[in-house]
Amino acid sequence: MPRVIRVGGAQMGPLQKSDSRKVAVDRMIGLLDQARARGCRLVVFPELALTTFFPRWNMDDKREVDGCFETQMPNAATKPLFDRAKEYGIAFAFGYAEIAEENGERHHYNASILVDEAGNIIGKYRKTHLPGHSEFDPGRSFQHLEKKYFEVGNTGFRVWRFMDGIFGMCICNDRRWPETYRVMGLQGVEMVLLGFNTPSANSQRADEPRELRDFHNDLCVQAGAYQNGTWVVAIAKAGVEDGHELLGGSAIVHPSGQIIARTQTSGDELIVADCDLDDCNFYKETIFDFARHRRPEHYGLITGQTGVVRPD
Ligand code: ING
Repeated sequence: MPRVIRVGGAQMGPLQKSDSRKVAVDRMIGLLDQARARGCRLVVFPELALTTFFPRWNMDDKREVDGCFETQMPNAATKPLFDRAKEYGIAFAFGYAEIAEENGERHHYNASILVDEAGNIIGKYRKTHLPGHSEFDPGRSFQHLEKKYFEVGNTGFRVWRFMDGIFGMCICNDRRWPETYRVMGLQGVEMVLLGFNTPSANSQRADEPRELRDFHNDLCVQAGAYQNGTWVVAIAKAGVEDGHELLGGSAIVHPSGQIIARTQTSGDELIVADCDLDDCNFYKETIFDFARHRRPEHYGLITGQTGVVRPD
């Protein structure tokens, strides 16, 4: 019995700094309505889907910063989204900035959640690889202050059994690191759900062609899918936010590494694909049969060392 899931990738266009949560949620519900009409069972939204990509701004006012975060989920702003998805019986994943109370302390994470068809949050992931910098950098054409506003996630790369498959999540920059997929691959992941907000320009290399960033965007998710025999659903928030452009290029990637669906615009756009989780099996049972082929005794540097140590 093939395990086919019709998946919707709900790319979102830009959210301006002045846009309310209601603006974002209304658009997410619109995409959910489209997904329902096309028979989707699972919908994936972008990273930081409720706000503009605020790490581009240098903010020192605590209230201003915390105003970009959610302290509860669902909450008054997102309940309409949860309600509509439950009404449709559609599972979904989306990213948001999370304030979590842990051991009496407040922590700030770049998070994503997986919500099942009944509206239950069954999975949470907090971004591990935080790109950018922690202090205002006058040398950059724009800021990327994820290390200022977020702590490194404390969930690690987990997977969840759901919809007759094994699902994992990561967020944006995580997709550029092979360890992300491999840790989930070693848990048998069959579909990785990820959102991203990727500037279309390099703040440190003005002459970097946009085509190269598009190429890197595809390269990461195609390699991650193929090398771990998993589907990857990579969904952007795209377009121009307060004068700063974010890449589109949302994609649904087959375990072969082939992109089988891709957005064509930089706005709100739904892509749909029928994903047979059994398509993972050939790769997991042959070329990437980890148990037969991997040699961890030679991989010690990967976890035993952080940066590069060159020979004398
Ligand atoms: N954004 C970017 C990303 O990893 C980036 C940051 C862009 C890093 C290009 C390196 C090169 O797609 C987020 N939010 O991680």
